[in-house]
Amino acid sequence: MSNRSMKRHRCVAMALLALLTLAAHGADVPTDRVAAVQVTVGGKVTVVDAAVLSGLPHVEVVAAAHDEPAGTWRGVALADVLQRAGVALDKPLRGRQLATFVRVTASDQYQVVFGLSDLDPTLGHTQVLLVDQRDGKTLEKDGPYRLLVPGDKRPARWVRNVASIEVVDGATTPRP
Ligand SMILES: Nc1nc2c(c(=O)[nH]1)N[C@H]1C(S)=C(S)[C@@H](COP(=O)(O)O)O[C@H]1N2
Ligand SMILES: [Mo]
Repeated sequence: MSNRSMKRHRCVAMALLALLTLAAHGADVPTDRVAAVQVTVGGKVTVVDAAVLSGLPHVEVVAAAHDEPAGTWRGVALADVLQRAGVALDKPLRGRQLATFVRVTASDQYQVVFGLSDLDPTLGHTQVLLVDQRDGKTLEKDGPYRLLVPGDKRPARWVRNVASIEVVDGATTPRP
């Protein structure tokens, strides 16, 4: 093999290695049960675990998925989790913030988005909870954390095994 073609081969090999490394780390979503939820807001990651959640106000709601018997779910408002991670939901959202969305990813890659304004108490005021207990017990295969959207007509946004939550600026127009 000529010197030049050896160099080219090495170059291709390096590029492949870089691609593989990216593929391995790019998704950044654990594939198994997770003990904590990664909340990303403007590039800053907050790890939300049992200790963090215990410091937030808990609520209980009675709700049922499909035709199963209703259960008593216990959890914290997603809005409070986001506020803990740096999202200012204590004052009405304005301007560009109205184009922000919240993407929730599960360990099986299932994803759901909400408009941040749907969580704003002065706008959509949709109750979305991050729950960790049902009928006084921790969640087994669906947990440790699951979303609960009691007002939804179908439980499709009741994301099981929540792994990460990202707050994303969805605006495509230039900043004023
Ligand atoms: N992680 C994860 N969560 C999920 C889903 C999924 O495929 N993966 N399916 C959703 C849909 S479409 C429904 S109807 C409900 C079903 O919840 P159940 O199994 O408690 O009835 O879970 C939701 N949460
Ligand atoms: Mo579903």
